Order: sequence, then structure tokens, then C-alpha cells
Amino acid sequence: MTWHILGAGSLGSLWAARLARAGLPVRLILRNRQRLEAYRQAGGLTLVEAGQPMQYAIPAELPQADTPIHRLLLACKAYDAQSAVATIAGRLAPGAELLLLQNGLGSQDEVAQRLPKQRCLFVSSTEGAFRPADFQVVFAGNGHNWLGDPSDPQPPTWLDELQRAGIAHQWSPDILTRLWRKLALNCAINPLTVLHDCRNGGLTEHPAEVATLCAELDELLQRCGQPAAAENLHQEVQRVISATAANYSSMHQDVAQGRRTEISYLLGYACAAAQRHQLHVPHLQHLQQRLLSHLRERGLPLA
Ligand code: NAD
Ligand code: KPL
Repeated sequence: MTWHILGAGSLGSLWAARLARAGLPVRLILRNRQRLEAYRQAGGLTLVEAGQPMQYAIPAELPQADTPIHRLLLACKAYDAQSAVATIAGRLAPGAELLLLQNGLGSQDEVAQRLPKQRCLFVSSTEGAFRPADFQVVFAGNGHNWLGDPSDPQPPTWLDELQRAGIAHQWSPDILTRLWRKLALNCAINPLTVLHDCRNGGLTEHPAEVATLCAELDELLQRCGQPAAAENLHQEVQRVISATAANYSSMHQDVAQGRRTEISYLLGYACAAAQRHQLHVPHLQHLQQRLLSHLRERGLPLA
């Protein structure tokens, strides 16, 4: 079965190159004719791993190609997920499987609600990749991918293909717990690194702020029916801060490079969930206001 990849950015290219390298059929779906022409000129996707570049001539097509899609990896940012899927929705076969690779929460439901005849698998990834140039991707950090389906605990039959491709993964019957846990970590770390303009390790100088946010996030997770995601949250946040001390968080990188952030699917999602549950989270709300002001001052989108 062909792997269609929509969103040939950092993670999409990383998955595409590894699947293709394992001899699996892969097709990239590029946004428009201009992108397709640029891709053809480049001659394929280049994956740089341990400093070694290797090019893969993966076939590419436009969203309006007429072949059906049975398996799709959606690898765009959370804020693009719904509109990207809309461009290929007419090609999705009944029963097609979609892997939603977006960080945070909210975008997965936006997509899944519109596709009642397809199966949406949610993915939580801790792999790291970036694009030094168009159609080039650097595999920057080994990590893991958890896949799951909140409405069906049965794993798909093709996980062995990920194994063959060397994509570290695990089927997770509690994928929402994983996604909530990652969201909580991101909410406790990322906005503060932006506001203090520091690497993750710089947050050791703001222990009280981190602790207060963790306490509110813990309460929020409990209220949202996610007690497992709340377990030892503060301890885990402190562990991640020291394990990634030298790194800039993904949100810090986005803001520093003038890129749109995924705020609506991270801190924005957390604050909206608190409001839905009538939970008072003054520190998270204040953090959101400070972050929005920061983005506004820099002319960056607020959603
Ligand atoms: P990216 O910006 O590098 O790639 C997204 C790609 O999607 C871009 O090439 C963009 O042009 C394309 N795209 C958007 N809309 C499209 C459309 N309508 N048609 C065709 N292409 C379209 O993003 P990324 O870094 O790969 O991140 C993807 C998701 O994975 C995000 O939610 C991110 O938070 C998450 N994530 C990324 C990393 C990482 O290291 N890059 C790690 C963990 C999680
Ligand atoms: O996922 C992260 C990010 O930067 O987005 C970590 C490293 C966990 C920091 O929140």
C-alpha cells in the first residue's frame, strides 16, 4: 500500500526518506505546480543523517491527482491540518487511514470530525528534524513515535513497515494521555523560554514560575480526566529542562525566526479546556496574555 505524505517539511521528509529507503512505495503530495517543479529540479529529497547526505528520488504529485489515497501521513503544522486535508479529501478511499503527526491537541479532532468514513491515528513524536534548505532535511535528534487511535485500541496491520523503515515507534492504546502529557510539558516550558528569551536550561533561574504552572497544569489534567498525564508532572518538567538545557524550545525557535507558532494548539488549547471545565487557572491565563502580547509586538499571528 502506498504511503502518501502531505506536508513535505521536516518530519514529513524524514518519514518519507526512511520509508522510501526501506523500499516501501511513497508519494509526496506537494502544494502546487510551482513546488512540484522546484522538487523536480532538486531531483528528490535529501536526508542528512550523522552528517551524511543521501538523496531519494521519491515520486511527487499534486493534491488534485486522480488516484485514491489509502494511507496518508499528514505532516504539516497543527494550524494547517484542516485546510491541507481538505485539498485531498475527495481522494480518500473509504476506510483509508490517516496518521496525524501534529503537536498539541485540537487539530486532530478538527480533522477526524470531518472524516467519519476514514480512520484517524494520532501520533506523538519526540524525533527532531529541521530543513536547512528546500527538500533537504537534517535528522537532528533521535526520538520515538507513539501511535494510537482514541476510538479503537486495535493496532493497524502495517506497523512492521515502520519497523523495516527504522522508524522508532510503539502502538499506544492511551495516545490521548501521551498527547496531553506532551502538551503539559510544552505549556510549562515553551512560553517561558520565549518570554525570558532563554534556552530550556535558563528556566532553572525561574523555579517558582515553573512550579506554579505545573500545579495548575496538574489540576487541569485531573479535571480533563487525564490523571495519568499529570503523574509527577513537575518532576518530569524539571527533568526535561535539565536534559534539554542547551536547546531552544520549538516555540522559541519559531518566534526567533519570525514563524507562526502553534500556540492555539498548546497553551491556547489548555486555557480553553480550563474555561470549558470552569477551572480557574490564573497563571496559565496570565502566561497566555503575556505570550500573545509578545507575539503581537513582533507582528506574529496570535492563533
Ligand atoms: P514543517 O513546517 O517543517 O513542515 C510542514 C510542511 O507542510 C511544510 O513544508 C508546508 O509547506 C507543508 N504544508 C502545509 N500546508 C500544506 C498544504 N495545504 N499542502 C501541502 N503542503 C502543506 O513542520 P514540521 O517541523 O515537520 O512539524 C510538523 C508537526 O510535527 C508540527 O505539529 C510540529 O510541532 C511537530 N513536530 C515537529 C518536530 C520537528 O523536529 N520538526 C518534532 C516533533 C513534533
Ligand atoms: O517538545 C519540546 C519543544 O521544544 O517543543 C520540549 C523539548 C519538550 C520542550 O517543551
